[in-house]
Amino acid sequence: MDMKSTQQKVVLSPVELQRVDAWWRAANYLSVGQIFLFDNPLLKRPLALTDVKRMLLGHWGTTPGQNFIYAHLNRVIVKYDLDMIFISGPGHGGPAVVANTYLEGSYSEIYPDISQDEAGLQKLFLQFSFPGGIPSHASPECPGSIHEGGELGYSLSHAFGAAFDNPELIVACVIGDGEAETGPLATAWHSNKFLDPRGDGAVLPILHLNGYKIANPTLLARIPREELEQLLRGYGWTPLFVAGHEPALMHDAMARALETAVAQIRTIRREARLQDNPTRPRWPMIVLESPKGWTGPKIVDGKQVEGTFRAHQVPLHPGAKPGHLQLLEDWLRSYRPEELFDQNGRLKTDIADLAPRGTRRMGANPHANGGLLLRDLRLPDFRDYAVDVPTHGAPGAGDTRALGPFLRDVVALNQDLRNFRMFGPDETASNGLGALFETTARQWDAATIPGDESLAPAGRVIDSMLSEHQCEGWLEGYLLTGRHGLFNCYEAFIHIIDSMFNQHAKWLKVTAKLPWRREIASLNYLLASHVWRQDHNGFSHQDPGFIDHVVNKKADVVRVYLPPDANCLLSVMDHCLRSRHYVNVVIAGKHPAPQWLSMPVAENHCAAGIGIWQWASNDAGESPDVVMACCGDVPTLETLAAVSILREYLPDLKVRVVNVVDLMKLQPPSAHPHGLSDADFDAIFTTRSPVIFAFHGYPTLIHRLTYRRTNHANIHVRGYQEEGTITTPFDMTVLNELDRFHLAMSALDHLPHLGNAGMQLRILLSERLRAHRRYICQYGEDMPEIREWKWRAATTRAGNS
Ligand SMILES: Cc1ncc(C[n+]2csc(CCOP(=O)(O)OP(=O)(O)O)c2C)c(N)n1
Repeated sequence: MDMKSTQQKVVLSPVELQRVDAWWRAANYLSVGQIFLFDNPLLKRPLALTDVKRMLLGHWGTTPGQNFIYAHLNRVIVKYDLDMIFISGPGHGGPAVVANTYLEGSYSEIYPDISQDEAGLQKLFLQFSFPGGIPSHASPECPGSIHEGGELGYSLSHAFGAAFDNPELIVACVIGDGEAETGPLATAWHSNKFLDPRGDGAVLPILHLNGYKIANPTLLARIPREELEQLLRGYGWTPLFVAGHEPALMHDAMARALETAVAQIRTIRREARLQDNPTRPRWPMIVLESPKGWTGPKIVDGKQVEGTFRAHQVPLHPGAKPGHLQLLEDWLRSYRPEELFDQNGRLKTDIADLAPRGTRRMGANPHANGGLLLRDLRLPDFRDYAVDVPTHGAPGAGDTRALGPFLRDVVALNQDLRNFRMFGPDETASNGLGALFETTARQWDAATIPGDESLAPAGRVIDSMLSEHQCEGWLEGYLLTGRHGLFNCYEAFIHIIDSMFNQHAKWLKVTAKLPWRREIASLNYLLASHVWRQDHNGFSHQDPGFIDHVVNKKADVVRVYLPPDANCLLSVMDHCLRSRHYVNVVIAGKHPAPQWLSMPVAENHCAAGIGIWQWASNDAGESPDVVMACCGDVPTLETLAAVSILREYLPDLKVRVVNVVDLMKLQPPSAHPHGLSDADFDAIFTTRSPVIFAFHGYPTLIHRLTYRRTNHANIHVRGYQEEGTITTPFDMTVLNELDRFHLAMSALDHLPHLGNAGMQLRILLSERLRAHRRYICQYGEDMPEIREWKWRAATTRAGNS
């Protein structure tokens, strides 16, 4: 394909030019109508103040540019029968996506009430940014959207996530030039190094260079064109520039750019696939330089609006400013609605013909309603990967290391379906999941040199970019388009995507209530390399606070699991990979650690989510003197060690051991669907015995989850207290008073009736803590009694619950 000659051709016939311009005017008219009009949708009578909404909300500035893009994409979709979806990076331009999906008919198919006639138009306008109506953004309610765009920065990574494993798909992604300044977007340009042109789809970024943000110019608009071009080329793209403001010229320029882009994409695909050539191509992209608030009011109250930041939101206020009503009417009439809609308010047929048909319409493309395409994962039987646990406390090689082979086989079983991917910021091997590379590679389309490991143009793992933002964005895009995946990350650094998690959780909450939006696979996090075992890294890598952040979200959406050992981790992960429409957070260790439960027991324990470990307790049939509760692998180990001390030195003491896998069990059922009833909670935690609760994360969270429970005043939680450094594993627990000695002391503190026996043990425990300090300072490792500790009642078989 001679790309140069394509660029020279005039591509729009007069009829096409007229049609695409009319569509654009119609979309602009509908956008202005949505922001302003309460009534009189077709301007059949002069505009009155009563026709205008009282509260004017929304964003005009970005909207006409997005309408322009959508109209032109429609043309090429039809011409080349393209499978395309639209991602609105500046999703605050909600009027644009709503207007276009309405014009193409997909909106009314989903919301028949918003019909394609005058009555429907009136409702369309009224509902926008109106109580009981729809939000002002490209919200989940909007067909064709997989991206809200309210929080800027994620469009391009979502687009790539959608493109992976969708070889025929083109994801058109509008990127705001302000959005392009955000960290996540700025790194997302590199995503092109992870796309395999043979098996993945294409992303067509359209940088919307309208020059301004809310109140400032954008950087990319204020550097020389040459510098911008070099920047984008430096990221490996071929930028095609479309610049100007005169509609007819801009239509032709945009049509030409799109012809070129589509031709390049088709050529790249053809060559890559025919020749099985995975070499990284230079994908095309478009830079659309057009005025902010294009076609809107030029000057308002003596100030330039079109082409400035003043066009960002609502440029007119008819209720408050004299003269604005007339400006609004002139503006609306400038689109010549009578040429666009018939007397009944229906888009004229020759204009409507611009729209693709059926599921080729971007508002009806099933990729943008991923649940429609979702197929169950084929999962091997997780029991086949069980770790042998002949006795409670048998040594384990590292819990995530036991999970690795299971995930490896999930990859293998779904290889031909191409619907499962693992993402991570350079940590898959470090997190103990190296077994994956026995069956797959890291997908990487940049150069390789001898000595590289597990890099290939196609692979199920994408973990070669050190960007938590990209991993999250890619995975979200992948899930939203109907596939499955898992994000493995260091616990401390998952905080980097706190805000992205927020947005995804909000999306899940809203879409769960939209019957036409089908459920998608859950977003699964595996947080290995957790707070308690940062032997190499120390304080900077110690932060278990993501859990606190996650539980702020709607209970219907979030789940948090802390499996105490490998068999529990396998059972939990199997459950998470089967689940739908949740965010599952799984926290597990990768270091050698004792194993507690045989697989059948682990499975039951995980299904219950919480349970009394009878084999570690000695309160059978009686009310315990103390409940020793634990949640997390390290807290479980320390709790069992504390229990063995208590039972050895105070054999008459009745100790109950409770382990929590599913953190949400602690909440009342009114707060979370997993919550234990008060009766069940009381049966486990008693209504009066002291509870010493060893928790993986910050202690306040346990209080927050249990504060309504009868025995809350007796629940004493130990967890991470923000004490950390490079030290021995056991010392980490000592620094935070989560170690066995402190836990046992805490129990004694709440058992005053033990009198002298308790006091004697307390002295001994204090002495062990001093011995610990002396030893680690002398030898640089934990005391043998810690390193070699074994569960004392080791005669109990792990098959016993
Ligand atoms: C992460 C984030 N920071 C700040 C904002 C507030 N905000 C909303 S729109 C906007 C300007 C966006 O500019 P641009 O991406 O160029 O979009 P456009 O000019 O097309 O509206 C800002 C800063 C936001 N939505 N998201």
